[in-house]
Amino acid sequence: MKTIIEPFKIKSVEPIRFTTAEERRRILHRAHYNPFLLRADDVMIDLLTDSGTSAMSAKQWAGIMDGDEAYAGSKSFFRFEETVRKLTGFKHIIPTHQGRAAEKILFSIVGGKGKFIPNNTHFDTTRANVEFSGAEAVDLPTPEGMQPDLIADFKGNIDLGKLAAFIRDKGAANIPLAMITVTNNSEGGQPVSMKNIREAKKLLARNGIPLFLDACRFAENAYFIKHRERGYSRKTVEEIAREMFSYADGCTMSAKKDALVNMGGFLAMNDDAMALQARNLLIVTEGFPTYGGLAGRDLEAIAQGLDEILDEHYLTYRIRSVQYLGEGLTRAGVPIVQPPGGHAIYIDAKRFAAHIPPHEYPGQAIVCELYTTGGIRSVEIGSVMFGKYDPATGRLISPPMELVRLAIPRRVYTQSHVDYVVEVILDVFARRASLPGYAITEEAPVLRHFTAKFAPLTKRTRRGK
Ligand code: P61
Repeated sequence: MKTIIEPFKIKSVEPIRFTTAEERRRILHRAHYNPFLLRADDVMIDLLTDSGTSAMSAKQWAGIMDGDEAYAGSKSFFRFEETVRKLTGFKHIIPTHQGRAAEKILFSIVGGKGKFIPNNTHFDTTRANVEFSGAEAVDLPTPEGMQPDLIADFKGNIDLGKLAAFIRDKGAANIPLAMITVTNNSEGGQPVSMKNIREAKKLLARNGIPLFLDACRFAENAYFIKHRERGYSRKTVEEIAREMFSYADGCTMSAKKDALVNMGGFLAMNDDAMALQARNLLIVTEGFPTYGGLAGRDLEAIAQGLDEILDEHYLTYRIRSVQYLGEGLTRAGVPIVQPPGGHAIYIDAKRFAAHIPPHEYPGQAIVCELYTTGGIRSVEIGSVMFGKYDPATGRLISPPMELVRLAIPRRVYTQSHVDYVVEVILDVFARRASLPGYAITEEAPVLRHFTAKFAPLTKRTRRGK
């Protein structure tokens, strides 16, 4: 059969609160045109993030009841440890409350002034934790990863030529580890090939530099390898995932993505001395090594989620439903980052709202209009999130791309929800020439996108600028 069905039945549902466009206009005005300031109850389809928003299975909920809350040596920890070890092969498995807590511990150990951490593309929390330690976070994406409409299989790869030159330039002694983020979130959820991971490992090993994976979306990445890379079509996603981890010396993981839970994460590694340091830090900031900032029930749910994520019926449905959204938009000419990634569709706002210059935030204009038109919450990834002011002139320096991310929570929305999202976007696309630009009226000095306040520009306010 051609139709790919959701590989689950729905046992428990959460009602969507319907609002009218008129109500949403008032709500958005009250939220200062920033989707992070909306109440989730005022949102009809929430595509802000795929992180921590998964629907858990009946077995995960059963695991929640079965969780062992002993302070030390909980049976839930041993189930979690065994599952993660079987999947990753790493010797030391250290639970943390989420991905950034694992990053904080890792870079507190290996970071510091004068050190450099290369990555295909650092996610913003990884970059923040590297920089907080005093080290420098360096992105080494391939040129094809930077072209939104280029269709290629593994646009998430790390650039091996740039990595070799980087090691020569900075010196291996100043690079305590390198990372590869799978899939590459900041570049559109694009996958990394096995060949790329293997060759990066070889190059790093020759220089005595350990490789860590940022493994949040490892299963989606493994699924792409199975379907796109020669020699992998007959392997199971689990075998492919194990091979990916076999080239690494450790990983950080936000379990809020591919472990299908609402909270959790871990840090894993082979090195005994590093693990000892990590556990000592864990006790100070997270908790005892057999719970690390999580309840026993959370560990149980992660272990179960890691089994379920490897189900290929699930992954086929998952990747296909993101592609389905991408195809609905592409067919009508809506410009998106191609090909669709694993967890999200990214609208190319520069082309969608070509009349709005970057300093008037074209992505924010689309985000606001998607909300008022259809109650859809999305997020700007462009000049609002990454724009910096030139200290000399005060002018906004924009990043290369202006995007709007539509991240798809796992197992939450059905095909008719996705059809609705397509319909709303096409409606906005048809009226795109009338979308106003926006001005920021209030902002924080760092990570301004979370709290900034905006106002739409009218003809009069634009002239006044
Ligand atoms: C997301 F706007 N991602 O994509 P934690 N590595 C990678 C991630 O994607 C990631 C983390 C590490 C989020 C949540 C998010 O400013 C933001 O468990 C590849 O969230 O600590 C998280 O994992 C960190 C969205 C995080 C943001 C920070 O939506």
